[in-house]
Amino acid sequence: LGKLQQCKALASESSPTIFSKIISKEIPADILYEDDQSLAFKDVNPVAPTHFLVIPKRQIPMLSQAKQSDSQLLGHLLSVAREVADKEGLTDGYRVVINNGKQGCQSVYHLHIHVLGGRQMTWPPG
Ligand code: DGP
Repeated sequence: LGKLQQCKALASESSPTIFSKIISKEIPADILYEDDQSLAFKDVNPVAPTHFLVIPKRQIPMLSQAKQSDSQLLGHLLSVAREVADKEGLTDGYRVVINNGKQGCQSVYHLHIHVLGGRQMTWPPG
């Protein structure tokens, strides 16, 4: 087992995050997919051979702050996750994770879906 990640809550739960700068291309990222509502890019700190994030371009800080009116967008993000997982060749399965808030171990307060693949996962997660 690798080194376990420490989970800390950030103070900035509503201000723009580093992901806003990735969306605006102010800072580089390895982008795998983009459309008018969403962006998928490789995680800078991968915990699996394939590890990418799918984010909405509009900043929703966390899943628990999404509204009923965000349902279409949330569904779209899952569709993008599936499409990119397919493109990345994850034919033997993969894991989809949303960390929400402090106990969910969220560190960047711009909603994101983790897609992890390329190795056997275990259950339960830590
Ligand atoms: P979470 O703990 O669920 O909030 O995950 C945040 C993820 O974002 C974490 O796996 C590392 C990744 N990340 C943080 N900063 C950057 C960045 O500047 N670029 C990229 N590509 N990923 C980042």
